[in-house]
Amino acid sequence: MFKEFIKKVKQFDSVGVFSHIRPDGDCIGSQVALALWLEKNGSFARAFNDHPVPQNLQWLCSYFPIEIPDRELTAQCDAFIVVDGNAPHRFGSYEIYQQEHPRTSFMIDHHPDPEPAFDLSISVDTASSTCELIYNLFSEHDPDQIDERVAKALYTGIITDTGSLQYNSVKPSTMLATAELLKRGGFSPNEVAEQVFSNRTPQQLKLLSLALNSIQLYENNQIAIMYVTREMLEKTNTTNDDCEGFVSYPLSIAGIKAAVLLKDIDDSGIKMSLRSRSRVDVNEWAKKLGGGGHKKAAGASHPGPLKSAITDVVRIGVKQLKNIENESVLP
Ligand SMILES: [Mn+2]
Repeated sequence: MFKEFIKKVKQFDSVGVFSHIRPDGDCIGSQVALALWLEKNGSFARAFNDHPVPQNLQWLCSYFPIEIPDRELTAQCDAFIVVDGNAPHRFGSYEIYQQEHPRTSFMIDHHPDPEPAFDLSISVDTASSTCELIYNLFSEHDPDQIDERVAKALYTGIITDTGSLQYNSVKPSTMLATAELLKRGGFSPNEVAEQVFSNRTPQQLKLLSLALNSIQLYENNQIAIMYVTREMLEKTNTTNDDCEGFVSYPLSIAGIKAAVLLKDIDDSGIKMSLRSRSRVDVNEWAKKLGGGGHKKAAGASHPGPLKSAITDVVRIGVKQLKNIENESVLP
């Protein structure tokens, strides 16, 4: 899968690696592991993101720094690799630097419907995570280059993108990859999980409690809606980052087929995270609102106000549920 990628990337002395804006564990894990791979193989690497690294992932930056890109830093790179996203606009200022000074661009990602905007794309929408793909890069090229830092970075991305190996995207190959990473990295699953998941603040739990109180169920308790407002953040002294993982709570209600978290926290409209644990395809659902993502996890936005965003998102979801029900009664 990576033969051509390896050959072509090795032609560049200096490579900048971008991940999508508002980075998650798969972004940071992929960037750190890929930048280390580049350096192990004779290239100079830099890793960029417009936004700050979430607090629970900052320990990964001691393995390889993630910098806020600027003209000077990006000018040092003669090629770019983007990870965990498949359209230039997902990478923020990357788009501007490419417009000003186009250079060879590579993409490694697992989201559906990639844009043909890159010179070479490794796009596998059945992969659990971009980190699983980067694990494949190492194992195809030289598995002995997987050291503790690489292993922990890739392991972090796999577990954060799969709900700790619970999602439908997890295949036997995903489990084999994580086992190999544990073995080569010489660490226990608990060591990484502690840093990534057990770091909530009391303020976050207060915010969670308000958000849990907002849960409303629709269509015979098959769709759950949860929201976070600016007032809730102010009351608990929290920010957008503190909502990370909240949507998994309404999704865990027995019988729920899909859940949506709506965030009404700034003047740029309502941000929605859609999750499914059924045949409901939230990528299709989000597309109807101008967003997108995966079948089981997607995002969209709405001009607001909150009440009409809820009405619209529920209406589209109910319609899809009905279509699925009708399909299943066909002979
Ligand atoms: Mn991902």
